[in-house]
Amino acid sequence: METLVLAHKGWVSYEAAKVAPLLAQMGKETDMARRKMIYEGKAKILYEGPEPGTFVQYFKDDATAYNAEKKAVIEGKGVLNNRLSEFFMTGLQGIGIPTHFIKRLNMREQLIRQVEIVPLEVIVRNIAAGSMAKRMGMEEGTPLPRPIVEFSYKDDSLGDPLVPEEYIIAFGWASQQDLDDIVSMALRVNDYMSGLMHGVGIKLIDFKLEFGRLWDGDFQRLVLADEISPDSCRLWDVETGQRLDKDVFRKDLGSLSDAYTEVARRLGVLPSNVTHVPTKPTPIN
Ligand code: AIR
Ligand code: ASP
Repeated sequence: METLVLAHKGWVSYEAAKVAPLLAQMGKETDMARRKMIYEGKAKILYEGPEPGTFVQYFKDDATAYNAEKKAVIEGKGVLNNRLSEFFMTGLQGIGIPTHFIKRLNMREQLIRQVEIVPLEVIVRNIAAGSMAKRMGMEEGTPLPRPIVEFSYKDDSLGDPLVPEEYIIAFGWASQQDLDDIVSMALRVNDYMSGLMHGVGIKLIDFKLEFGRLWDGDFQRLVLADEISPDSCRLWDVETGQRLDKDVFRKDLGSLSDAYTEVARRLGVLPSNVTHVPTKPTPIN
C-alpha cells in the first residue's frame, strides 16, 4: 500500500535506492553466517561445504599485490574470477586433468572438493616477465626457448621464495613422483590455456597453479586446486601487447575490471552486452 502511494508520487526509485543496499547487505550477512568459515585468504574465502569433503569457495573483490602491500577493492572482480575459473577448470577436466572444481553455485561461489594444499606455487612461463625478467636481467616480453616450470614456497612472510626441487623433496612437501606428476599436469595446462587464449588474440605469458591432495582411504591423488583467473596469469593482447591481467593493478595501467571483462567477453564467458557486473552474492540452495 505504502509502495503504491510512493509510486504515485514518483518516490519509489528513491526508496528502492535506499533500501536495496541494506537488503543486499543483509543477504550477504545471513548467507555468510549460515556457514562455518574455514579460511580467509587475500582474494577468496573457504566455507564448510554442504557435504563432508566439500568446501564452498567464495571470490572476494579484494585485490592485493606485492604481498598485500598494495590493496584495493575492485568491484565485480570476484564475479569475473568465479566465472573464468569455472570456465578454465571445466575445460581442463574435459581434457582429463583432475581438479578440485565441482560446480559453480552462484555469482561468487563454487563448490569444490576439500584438498590438502601442497604448499607450492607452481609457475609456468612461456615469455620472460615479472620476477623472472627482474631476476635474470631480461627484458619483459623475451620469448623463452621452451616453457619453464618453477616452484615457489607458499609463504607470504617470506615473499613466496623460489625453491629448488631439492628443498621440496628434502622438506617433504612433495615426493619426486608428485613433482613429476605436477610438472606434467602443469605443462598440459599450459598447452590447453595457451591454445584457448591464442584463439581469442591473447598471449599466455605465464601463470601460477596450486595443487592439492585428495584422500581416498590410504590412497591419495594430486588435483589442480585454487583458481585460474587473470589474477594468476599474465595475459597480453597479441596485437597491441595491452595487459589484460593483474599487472594492470600492480602497475596502475588502467581499469582492472575492464581488463578482466575483456578477457571474459572474448572467451564468451559473459555476453558481449554486459558491461557492469553486480557485486553482491546471491544465496544458494
Ligand atoms: N602469481 C604468482 N603468485 C601469485 C600469482 N598470482 C602469478 C603471477 C604471474 C606468475 O604467477 O600473476 O602470472 C609469475 O609471477 P612472478 O611475479 O613470479 O613473475
Ligand atoms: N603474490 C600476489 C601478487 O603478487 C598477491 C600479493 O602479493 O598480495 O599479486
